[in-house]
Amino acid sequence: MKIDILTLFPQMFAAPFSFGIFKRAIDNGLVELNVRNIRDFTHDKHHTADDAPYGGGAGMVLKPEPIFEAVEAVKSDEAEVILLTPQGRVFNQRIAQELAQKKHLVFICGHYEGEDERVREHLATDEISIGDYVLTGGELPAMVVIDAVLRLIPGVLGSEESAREESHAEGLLEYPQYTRPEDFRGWKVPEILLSGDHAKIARWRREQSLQRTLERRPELLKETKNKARELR
Ligand code: 4GO
Repeated sequence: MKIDILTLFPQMFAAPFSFGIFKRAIDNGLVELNVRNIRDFTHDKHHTADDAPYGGGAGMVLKPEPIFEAVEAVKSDEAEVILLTPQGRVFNQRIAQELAQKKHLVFICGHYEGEDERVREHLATDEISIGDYVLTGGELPAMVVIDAVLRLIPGVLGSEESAREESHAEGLLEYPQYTRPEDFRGWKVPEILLSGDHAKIARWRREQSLQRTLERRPELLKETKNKARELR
């Protein structure tokens, strides 16, 4: 997969992709990741990327020209051009799976009061929000989306990591996990996990997942009526 990130703050992306699983994915050629400074696509002496809003009001708005030029410089026929914005569709595991199928993702990270509306209308092919809150820029949301997507690409996680069933992978919260010691400050690991009866353990975990989802996130179960039925 190819990923292009367009931002006014490229340095922000140094850390997350320089370590661990994502560094390995990049080094192994599973992912090609490029970070580009939107300011490099300005042409005036002061490299102006923003301007005052028409109609007045506080703050600055990102100008359309450098963003259009930046996208045009990296774009391919298969590119999905994703604008990170509180107005976008709210990100979840299903959207992560959908994006993990794509060949090329381009992320536009806005700043200040946002970007000229024509970016949304005529450049972005998708708009994503990571939740109902406002941040100072689209950089952190882009990192969140990229993290969730990359770990779904075959080979990015080791086989051991990817084999694990986990929260949201099938619309359920995860079952509780324990490791040594068996007794920690008097708090004991559930007996069943020490039993060695793998069928029983699998059933217990499934129940825990369902119960937890019902208690904490009942709306997740509504999407999958079969799972709700399993609880009865
Ligand atoms: C995205 C972008 C929040 C999100 C953003 C989000 N805040 N909830 N801020 O995914 C325009 C200027 C958008 C800063 C950006």
